[in-house]
Amino acid sequence: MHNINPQRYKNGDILYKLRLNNKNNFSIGGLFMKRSFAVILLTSLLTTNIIMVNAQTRDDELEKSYNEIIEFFENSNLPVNITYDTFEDEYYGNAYSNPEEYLHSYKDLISVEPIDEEDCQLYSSPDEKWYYNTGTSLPQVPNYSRYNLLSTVKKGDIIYEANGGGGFTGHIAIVEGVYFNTFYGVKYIRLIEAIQSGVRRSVLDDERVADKGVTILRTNASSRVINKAVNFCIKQIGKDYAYDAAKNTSENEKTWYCSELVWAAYKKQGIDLETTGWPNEPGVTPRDILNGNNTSVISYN
Ligand SMILES: [Ca+2]
Ligand SMILES: [Ca+2]
Repeated sequence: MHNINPQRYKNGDILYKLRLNNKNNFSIGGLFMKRSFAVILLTSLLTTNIIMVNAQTRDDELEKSYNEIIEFFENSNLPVNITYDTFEDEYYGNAYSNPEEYLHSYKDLISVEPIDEEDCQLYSSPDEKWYYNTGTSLPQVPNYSRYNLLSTVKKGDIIYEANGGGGFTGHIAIVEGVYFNTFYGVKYIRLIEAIQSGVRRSVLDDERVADKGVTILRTNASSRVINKAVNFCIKQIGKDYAYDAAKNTSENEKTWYCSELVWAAYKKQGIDLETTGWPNEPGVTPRDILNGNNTSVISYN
């Protein structure tokens, strides 16, 4: 046994050699191990190299995509403020197969055709319509003759609009509540929403429903939770708008985009409005909320 030729050793022999309590054999075993180790080391170095080269290529592609998307939004005059870190986190946090696909998901955010060419205000500034940024007053009497909104819509409801504002497709607002205006002596539905001018109070009425292609979504949250979600949004009124593709839930967040604000308000209360399915767009988009599992669609006439 002690004279076994080391050349004949195979991988499985190592343990056997180590068991022999003999200095000479152990060193023979040691030689053998070094050789295997070298092979393993070489193989793993090569593999690591391939992985590193792949990762490098992907990072380069990702950075190229990032630059492209920023330029794309800037050329479209859209208020974006996406950091590379957010861009990278979203890529690795979701099931995108490559940076190219990821890039397209950003471009899709502004590429859907308006649902009604005539009425649609898709590319107009959200602040041009009377129902935007009204504060707590009413610039005119809202119309509720057609859709029965006053008896349908409730505090905390999530308003999805297929025709978004300021160039983005889709928009999300939250219902602050149904209020009474003493000047006109009428009830009206007030929203809180992040639009281009910032986080604002606005009005929902039939005209807006017709302009924007509204879907009403509702969670099954208790009124206590709904109050907290709405209060979260009230505290954000006055802050600036920016599409940062991020998902922030802090009350100290400096800028909001429409769906991020409403998502955060509910997420803080343990209700996640974002879809877990596919497609899942960068950040939390209006369509991510429309496709979410934690709301149901409320029908109106
Ligand atoms: Ca934000
Ligand atoms: Ca998303």
